[in-house]
Amino acid sequence: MTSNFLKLLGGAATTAVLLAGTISAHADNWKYAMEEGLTDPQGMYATKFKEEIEKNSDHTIQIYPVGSLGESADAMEQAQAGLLQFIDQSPGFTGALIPEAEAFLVPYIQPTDPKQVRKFFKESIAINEMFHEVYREQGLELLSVFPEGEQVVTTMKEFRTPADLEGMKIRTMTSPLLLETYKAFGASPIAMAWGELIGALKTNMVDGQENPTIWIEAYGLDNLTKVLTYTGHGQYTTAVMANADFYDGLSDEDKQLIQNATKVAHDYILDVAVELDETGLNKIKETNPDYKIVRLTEEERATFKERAKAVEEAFVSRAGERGKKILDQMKKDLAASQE
Ligand code: 6CS
Repeated sequence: MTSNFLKLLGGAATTAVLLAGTISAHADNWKYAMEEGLTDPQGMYATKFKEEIEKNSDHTIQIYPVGSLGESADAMEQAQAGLLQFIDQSPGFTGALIPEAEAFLVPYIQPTDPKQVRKFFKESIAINEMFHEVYREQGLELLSVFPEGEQVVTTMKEFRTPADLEGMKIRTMTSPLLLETYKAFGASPIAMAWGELIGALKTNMVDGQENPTIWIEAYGLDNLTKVLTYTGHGQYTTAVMANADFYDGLSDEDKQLIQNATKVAHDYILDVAVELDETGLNKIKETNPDYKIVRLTEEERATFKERAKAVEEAFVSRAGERGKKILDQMKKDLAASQE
């Protein structure tokens, strides 16, 4: 009896030691790079994702905010090479690598009304089903796509028509379709990395730029321009991915862990995102009361919508048949979010 009891105890102790060994052997430190700071939307998402992973496993996440690993393009190379396990990169920078991702940049394809934004990002078939294989082909497992607020344009002078934009040098992110957009809108676009924008505005190398209000206020872009214009043409969208080889090599348990953390972080950021526009605008009004805010009327927007048709054509010629299918689906998703 005693010897049996000891054997049993010995067995249990061995199992406990083995189990502890197994857990610590799999306690990895995963690297996560993003294009923003910890208090910006991408940082809020990343922090929530990290909390969930660390709460439910022995793994840890190391977040690398904007600037710590170079510009967006540098971080993407590191993620594709497997030096980083996770990356948040926005379609505004992914376009040269993944032309289909520029569907998020085609003007007047996404909702700007906060009530519709949540539904669109949660239920869109294009986003939740069609993009997966597109990112996979670049060695990336797409985890989340989420909004950061309506794209608004800040300039030195007021504009209401494409003719008013003539000669204005507008900075865009580096995806080629953004150059097509601002050309179609009548301006002279210049693509550049985030790290160059503030210097370019200060030295008048550019006369304006587009971004959501929350980002404009956080980085003082309103103080470097005179007018902020709501054109209604887009939503700043971003995407979180894992290196596909890393993801495929994980145990089923760890894959589930990542999917669960993704869901929690996505739900959280969608709740936050619908308030970002208002929060950003209110802060701008408070800290910069003389700043001019313009909302183009429906009639004024109609001219820009007309010009956007050329951008859609440019998108299809770059992204091909599959890109067109994605875009058509996004239009249906937009209509569904407005029902
Ligand atoms: O304009 C940009 O380059 C930046 N805009 C936002 C909202 N996030 C990161 C990005 O680099």
